[in-house]
Amino acid sequence: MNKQLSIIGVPMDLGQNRRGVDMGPSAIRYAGVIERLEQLKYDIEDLGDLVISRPGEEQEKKDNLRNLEEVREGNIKLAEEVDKVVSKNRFPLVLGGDHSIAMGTLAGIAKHYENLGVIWYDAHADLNSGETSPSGNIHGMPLAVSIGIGHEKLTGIHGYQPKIKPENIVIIGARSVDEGERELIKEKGIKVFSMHEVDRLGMSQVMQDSLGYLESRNVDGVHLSLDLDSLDPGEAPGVGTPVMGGFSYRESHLAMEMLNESEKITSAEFVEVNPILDEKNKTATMAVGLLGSLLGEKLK
Ligand code: EXY
Ligand code: MN
Ligand code: MN
Ligand code: MN
Repeated sequence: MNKQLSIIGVPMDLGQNRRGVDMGPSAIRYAGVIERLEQLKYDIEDLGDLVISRPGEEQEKKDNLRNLEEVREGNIKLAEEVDKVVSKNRFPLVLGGDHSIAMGTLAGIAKHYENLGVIWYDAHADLNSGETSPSGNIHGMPLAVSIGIGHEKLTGIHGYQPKIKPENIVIIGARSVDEGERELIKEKGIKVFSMHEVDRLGMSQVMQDSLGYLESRNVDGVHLSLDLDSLDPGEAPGVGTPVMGGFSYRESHLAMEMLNESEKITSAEFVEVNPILDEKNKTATMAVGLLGSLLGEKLK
């Protein structure tokens, strides 16, 4: 694991319509992320939080894309920051914010790789576009945008597209997938370990298979995009789009430990923590616990 790590907070809540997820970076900081990573002997550069401009008057939702301009603008800034971090050979750790920020994170990272792999740890597939989305919320679209599907104001962020190949993606934990997303998964042959498979195989096998799959694709880096709504809302209630039947903290902890042992992860983002909907900052505390395991915390 690259011990030079840069943290970028992204107080973005415009990719969906429940306020509060913009406080995610503060909640994760309050839960002690810096101290935790310092204990693991990381050289940390904290770049603070980006400034995300608020929309003025309530806007008309054009093309079924809520807050398109502001979401685009925030992601352009994020892509530039992340790009600089990777250029300095540092590990980018992005703290959200809603999941629309994955568009900017991936835009900044992927240009440094020939064949980037992505692990999408989420209750959702985030493969909608304005045409298929039931909500018009861009946080349900970043994975589609990153493979070049969606509005050009989003797919073109940071000046190139697509950012990643559909066959280099593994989605883990999906249990709420819309019709249009299902079709795209089939059409593009995207690898998905739904909750059904995780229950049948167990997390250990799923992680082993996921890493084996990415290795067979000859990826030259792996980005982890972890949406806290992958966890069961009984344990992690501080998220905007909870879906029952999620992961336990314990099995996610195992997943993170296995990713650490693989030494394959080259960047990460933790998103969708909403402290307003949380109980005593529990969800942010879990995010920090999972990050600790991902970055090498061990008992022995
Ligand atoms: N699939 C639904 C939609 O597109 O509106 C819900 C998306 C929730 C996305 C969350 C962040 O992962
Ligand atoms: Mn998501
Ligand atoms: Mn989700
Ligand atoms: Mn553990």
